[in-house]
Amino acid sequence: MNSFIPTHYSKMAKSVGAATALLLASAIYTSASAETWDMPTPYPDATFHTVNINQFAEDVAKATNGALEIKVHSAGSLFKHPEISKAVRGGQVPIGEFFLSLLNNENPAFGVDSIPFLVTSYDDAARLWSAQKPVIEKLLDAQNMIPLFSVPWPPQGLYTKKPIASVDDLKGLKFRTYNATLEQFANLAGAAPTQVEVPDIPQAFSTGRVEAMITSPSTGANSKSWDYLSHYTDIQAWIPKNIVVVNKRAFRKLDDATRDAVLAAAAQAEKRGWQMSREETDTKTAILRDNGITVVEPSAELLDGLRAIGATILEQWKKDAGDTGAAILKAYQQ
Ligand code: PCA
Repeated sequence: MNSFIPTHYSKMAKSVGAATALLLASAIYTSASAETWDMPTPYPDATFHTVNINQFAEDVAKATNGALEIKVHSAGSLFKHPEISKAVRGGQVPIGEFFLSLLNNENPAFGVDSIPFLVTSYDDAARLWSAQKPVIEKLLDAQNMIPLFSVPWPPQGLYTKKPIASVDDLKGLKFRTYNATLEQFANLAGAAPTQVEVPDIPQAFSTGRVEAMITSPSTGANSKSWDYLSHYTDIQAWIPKNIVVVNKRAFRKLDDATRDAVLAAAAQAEKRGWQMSREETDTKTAILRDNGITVVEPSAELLDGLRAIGATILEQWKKDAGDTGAAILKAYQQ
């Protein structure tokens, strides 16, 4: 490479002009010395999580003068969502994003943020993350991964094709789910769960595979839920998070300055992401309304029924999560 660039340079200098050739030569040098990290993420580009991650990638590139370029592959285009954590763990990719509670089946500690009605405000969600984080760090470490930052979705609400006055109204509905806890929730409500990834939501509704879901105002608005649904009941049932993780070996291979730059950009991304999430809640709920979705507060009867389901799920989780779960809840309640 080194021996061939000057030759090229001198040839090009004659034909395209010295300035252009210099630019080309420096571009070649930069890309030869720079490291590129492919980063799979599950959600489409318009999702605020993806916007935040693109900003993170830009910040890293800037802080390292282009020495580390993070190339984001959104919407499950490089790895399907359920494969992303395995890909980072196995080192097929150095970095990736996924829905944290998807790892609930490996250890219930990953799923504490998806228990209905345990946490329903951002302040409580932040306290829960502080309680959960040290446990998650250890579990991920055993899988060769390091958490970089975690950002919550807006509070989760109920999307249907009719008004929902009580849990009884959910019986028999084909229900779109995104993790094992939501599947358990649908089963307890007498609904029929089907796992569907975000990019596939519009098609799953239009083909009749599903007819109701629980998700954020963000995902409901970005998926144009008004095309196939009519009611949004603002139950604010839980505040689940995404996480960005890096493969331990890939991270250790970076020099100190680059590693520091990644950590600094990650800290900024976490802070920025939580703020973006808070702002999303109102702006995206307004978009639902503006597009004809009937946005309603839940009845007391519906809330009572949903809370009872939440209590059952929490009891089961406590059993499954054992001492680790008890430690998280204790730290959260302090
Ligand atoms: N959107 C993602 C996860 C939670 C959310 O609000 C989804 O629906 O899969």
